[in-house]
Amino acid sequence: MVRALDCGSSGCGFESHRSPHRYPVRPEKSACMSDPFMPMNLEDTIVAISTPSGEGGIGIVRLSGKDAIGIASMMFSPHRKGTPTEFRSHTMHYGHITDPRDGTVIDEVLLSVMKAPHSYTKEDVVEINCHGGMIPLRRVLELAVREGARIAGPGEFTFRAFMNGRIDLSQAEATIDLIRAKTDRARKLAMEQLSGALSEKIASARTTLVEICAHIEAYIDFPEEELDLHTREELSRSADTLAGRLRELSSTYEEARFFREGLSVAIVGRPNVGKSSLLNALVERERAIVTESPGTTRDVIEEYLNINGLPLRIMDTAGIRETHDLAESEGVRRSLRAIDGADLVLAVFDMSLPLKDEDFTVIDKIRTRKSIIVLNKADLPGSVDEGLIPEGLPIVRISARTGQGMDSLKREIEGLVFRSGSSSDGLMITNLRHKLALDGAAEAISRASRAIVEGLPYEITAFELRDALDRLGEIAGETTTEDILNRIFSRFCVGK
Ligand SMILES: Nc1nc2c(ncn2[C@@H]2O[C@H](COP(=O)(O)OP(=O)(O)OP(=O)(O)O)[C@@H](O)[C@H]2O)c(=O)[nH]1
Ligand SMILES: [Mg+2]
Repeated sequence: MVRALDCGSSGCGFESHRSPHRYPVRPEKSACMSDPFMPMNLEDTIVAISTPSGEGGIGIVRLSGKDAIGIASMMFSPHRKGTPTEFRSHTMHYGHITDPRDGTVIDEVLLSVMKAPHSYTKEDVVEINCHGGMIPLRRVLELAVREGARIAGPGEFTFRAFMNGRIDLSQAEATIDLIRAKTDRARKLAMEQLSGALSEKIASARTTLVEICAHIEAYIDFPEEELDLHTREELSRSADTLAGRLRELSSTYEEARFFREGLSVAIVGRPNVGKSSLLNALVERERAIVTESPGTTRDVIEEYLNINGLPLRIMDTAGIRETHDLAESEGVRRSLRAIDGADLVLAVFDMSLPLKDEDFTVIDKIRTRKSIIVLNKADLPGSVDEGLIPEGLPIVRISARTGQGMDSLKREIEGLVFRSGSSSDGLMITNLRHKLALDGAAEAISRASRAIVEGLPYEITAFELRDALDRLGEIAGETTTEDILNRIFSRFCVGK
């Protein structure tokens, strides 16, 4: 958790703790499942089915709020003696959910009680493990509503965890990333953020920033004093170092994005060099048609592949050449579009033949793109003049027919993604909102540093530093608008 920071200066006012009152609460409008998320009444008790709809072994109805245990007591008939109000925290009990009006038994359940503040939301929480069918779950949910609970909006349990200070906003976002993780790498990144690694880093940056600010503010408070040159240089240096650290962290976003969303890879080249054969070799099945006549592939063919947890969307494309065939020329147009839209281009050449004009057209198109030169047909005699290939691009020799060099190609693809940078401690930024906040903070700190060096009025420096603090505060949710909260929590599912 980010703690309240005391800047030590009179007029600074940078308390960074979160106040539940900072966000407008709108109790007049109750949320239902189809409502977009909105900061809601935090006083009432909420309920939701927390497991996905459909049939399953278990389905969970979750209650949170000050009446959660009382409501559960109205509905629960334990096998042994006692009621949920008497149960010890973090214990699980076997029994039945029964309609208190007429004694109808609705389901056979296991009920657990987690008392405030040691729960997901820091409120009293009851989880009822029902049989995993929609009818028993709905009946239990309806009963809880009848006994006084309100149906939770999307992400409302997590919103309460945030508002009650158990997690900060970046951790709340990590929760949804974890639920949506498509690969093990994405899971690890989300777990790291959920454990507070990013929050700690931001908190430490804020502390440094507040220290610099305290210095500056002191000189605003005592205008007769002047910062000496040595102190000015020192302050500016620590501001620059901090801006550098934030930029380094921000630069990990691209790499992390690939792990989260996947990397789109376009296979391009002139006709007949073996692009479709390469696609087939990568996905290890006969996905695309391969023939010995040039111009076989006409449309973009997509496949998905996973290289050590790095998800790839691979596109095989039509061979690039001048053609009067209508379908083929549309195919070529799509190939060029694929080059533009791809994160990475595999430019394939037939290494058993000299380069042709069409190959140079391809080289021209990929010059400005992140690419790997793939020299295919290494199993055949003859050799391409590699001197004609522009320098600086990685070259891999393969045979899509025999599989030779395929491992090197995969390593090269992975390496190219990794090379784009990760921060020194391995922490990565996975969220565009965080990246923009970091960039904004780094810019403001650099402006502050320049203002210090140039001897501009201290108020200007203080203004920039305050701006940077606000930007960093957005990440943990300390200076976040209701609008942004709405956007973040509306991505959640109901029941989380
Ligand atoms: N010897 C050898 N032949 C290959 C290799 N890769 C592909 N070929 C052959 O080259 C010919 C063209 O292969 P494709 O994979 O269809 O080539 P392409 O680049 O997709 O061609 P278009 O779709 O027409 O643009 C086929 O006869 C393949 O069997 C290889 O590594 N070695
Ligand atoms: Mg093809």
